[in-house]
Order: sequence, then C-alpha cells, then structure tokens
Amino acid sequence: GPAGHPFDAPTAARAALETARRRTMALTDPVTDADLIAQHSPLMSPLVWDLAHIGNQEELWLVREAGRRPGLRPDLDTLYDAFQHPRADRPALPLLGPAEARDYVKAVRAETWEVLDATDTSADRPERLLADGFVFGMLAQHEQQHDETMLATHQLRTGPAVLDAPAPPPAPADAATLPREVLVPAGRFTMGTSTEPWALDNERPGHEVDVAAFWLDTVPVTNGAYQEFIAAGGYRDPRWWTPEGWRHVQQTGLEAPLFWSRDTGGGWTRRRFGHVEAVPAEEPVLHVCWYEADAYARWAGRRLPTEAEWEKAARYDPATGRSRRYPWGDAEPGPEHANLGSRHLQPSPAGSYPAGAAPSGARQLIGDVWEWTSSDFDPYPGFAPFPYKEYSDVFFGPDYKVLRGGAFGVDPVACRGTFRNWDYPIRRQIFAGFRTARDASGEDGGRA
Ligand code: AVJ
Ligand code: FE
Repeated sequence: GPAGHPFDAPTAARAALETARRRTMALTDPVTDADLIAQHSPLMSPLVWDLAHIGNQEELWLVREAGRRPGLRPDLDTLYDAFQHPRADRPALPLLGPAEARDYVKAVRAETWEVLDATDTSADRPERLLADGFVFGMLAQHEQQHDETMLATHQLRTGPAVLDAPAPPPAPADAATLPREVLVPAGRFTMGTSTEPWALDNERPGHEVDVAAFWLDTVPVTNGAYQEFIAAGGYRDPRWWTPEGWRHVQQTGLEAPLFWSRDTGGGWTRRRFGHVEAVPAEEPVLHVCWYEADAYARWAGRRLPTEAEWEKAARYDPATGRSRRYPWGDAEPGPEHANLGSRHLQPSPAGSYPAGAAPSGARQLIGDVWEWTSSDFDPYPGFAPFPYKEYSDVFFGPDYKVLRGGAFGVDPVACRGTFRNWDYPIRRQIFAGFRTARDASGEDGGRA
C-alpha cells in the first residue's frame, strides 16, 4: 500500500464486500417483486437485472478466475453480459426472478468467502489480479457502482418512497464568507497512481502533468446560482451553448435540471426519491448534463476545469510536492471529510466539510456530486487494460466526458482522488453537478 499505510488486504476485502452486499440488499429488499422486474426508465435496467449481474460478475472473477472453481451458473454469462444486451432490451430477457436472483447472489457469495480464505493476497505475489487482493477490491467496487446505478433507478422511479436517510448537517458558520474561488499554482504534479492497491486500470499509471495556474470555484455551483442562469434566459440563448449542446436543447426542450418543476409561485420544486420539496438554494446543483454545465460556465464568464486541473486541485500538496490520495491527505474518508456512502440521500450545503478541504481551500471535491470536467475520457500515457478491455478501454475517445469526485451515493471504496467516471454529455439521471474555473495566466507569476 501507499507509504505509511499498511494494507491488510483480506480484512479490507471482507469489509468492502460485506458493505457492498448490505447496500445491495437495502436497495432491493424493500422493493416489491413487480417493481424489481419493471423497467422504470429506458435508460436503466430492471433492478433485478443489476442484482443478478452483480452475482454473475462475482462468480466470473472471484469464484471462477481467482478461485479456479467450476462456478455455479456459467450458463447465465450471456444473459448478464452488459455488452450483449442494451439496457432497454433487458426487461424482455428470460431473467432470474427476484427470489432466484437473491438465492443466486447468496450462493455465489458463500463460495467467494471460501476463495478469499484460500487465497494468498500478499502485496508481492506476481499475479497482479491477486496481489493486495485487487480482484476482491475490484468486485466490491463493481457492486458499489451498480448500487449507485440502482440508486439512480430509485430516483427515476415514480410512486411512494422506499428509501430514507437523515438530512445532511447544516453548513458550517464560515460557509457564507468563503472566497468565491481558490488559486491553484502553476507547475507539475503526479496525476493518476501506480501505488494505490485497488485503483482501476484507467487511473494508472501515475505520470507527471504540467498544469498552468488557474482559479477554481471553492465549492460546487449551487441550485441558487443555477436558478440565476435559468432566470437570465440561459436555456434560450445560443451564445452559451456548444453547437451540439444547443441542438440538444432545441430537440429536447430542456429548461431546468432533471426532476425540477415550476411551482405555482414561479419558484422551483424537485422530486427526490419519491418526495416533492422546494429546491434548496444552498445545495450543489444535481442532475444536469455536461452541455448544461458547460453552458452555465460560459454564461458565468468561466469554463469547466480540465480533468488534470480537477485532480491537481484535489490531490496536489504544495508543501511536499506530493499528490495525496484525497484532498485532506491520505486517511480514509470519514463523515467529517465528505458526504459519501449514502449516509444522506442528497448533497450537503455548499461550504460543508471544512475538514475535507484541499490545501488550496477548495471544499467538497470528494463526495456530494460528481463533477463534470471539460475532458474527454482518454487513456493515460502507458495505459494497459487490466484485467479486461470492457472496463475502460472500449470507452476511450471523444464520446464520453470525465466526471470526478463522487457523489453522496458513492461508497468510499469506489472513490478517491484518482478515480475516473465517464458518461455521455447528454446524461442527467446520474448524480452529477459541477464547479467552474478560469485561467490565472499572468496573475500569479508562477511560471519561470
Ligand atoms: C464506470 C460507472 C461508467 O456503470 O457503466 C459497471 C461501471 N462497469 N459494470 C458503468 C461498470 C461495468 C461503469 N461506470
Ligand atoms: Fe457491471
């Protein structure tokens, strides 16, 4: 593990897999069979597909690959291969029913524990799949990623609420007086990682990147600020949009974030996991697509940060010249650092988590909302697909934009300063917001 952080792979693997499974069950146990089978949006799979897909991937990688065992239901592989069946077609497949899917994931997990007990996960073993228990960490992250997808399905679903969580704490007293933006000085930093044990292939290898000085919003753009863009006619003015974005707005009639409605007084309400409520002005905006984020930034006289800028702001420590695992240092995320792990079912108010601030003073880089960056999803120099091309390699290119930082519904195991997410620039059902940036060239004298 990283210097100074002894890593107990079997203990970490067991805990991460148990946490993921508790969450999977919490997202499916309170749902009726009819609702598990139903397709709540053509963008999403039926929940029962995600459930059995989680089990099938675990069978494939932990039972068969890591455990060298015959497996339980290799006949299910094609049914639950995401590349063979687009989401919209999945309800028509002969899927396992809710009870069968629950039995299946349980049976797979029982074998997983036997495999874990029998596996040497020491850091120095030459099989990269098993060293540091990587493949167990990979499957815990896979399950958590599908849990987040299931959370998005819950949000899209109409009808009575089934999920509940306490509201996040109010913003700290200094939130109202934070500087609008923070300066990130010019210079090289290490982007990505070659040492983080459970980092996925697209986060590797660590490499030096030179970043010019720039200013970054101290906190994510809030609902209140975004409402000013709406009120200023932002959705009706082509000056703020890329040509593709403008075409998209014209075709779809976008006029506000997904799940927002105008109330009778001209204000905004939103639907959030089955509850309708006033849109809270101080909360980071959520459910906007890349085109909306990009247009808002241009309207504000700014731009989205590049992926390298975002990571430098989140990881670079000017005092040591090192890149940290998280904005606050190398310690695992705790409730004082970030809104992660579905403790709450909404972002925390802008300015929250001073203990999670980066050296620059930027807050909430980790947690609350995924943050759109201006960057396409491209491989780092020296990238090698591992352990399968379909995790990242087949998605590289200009079709996808990178998101960073993780949202309230992301588990810490699938979130770190190097973690990369990606989606199409039109997507809004994901838990995405953004912050803006601007060049600081000539202002800080940072370049020799
Ligand atoms: C990294 C979130 C884009 O959900 O499509 C799940 C993660 N990969 N199963 C996705 C993933 C394979 C992936 N994202
Ligand atoms: Fe998957």
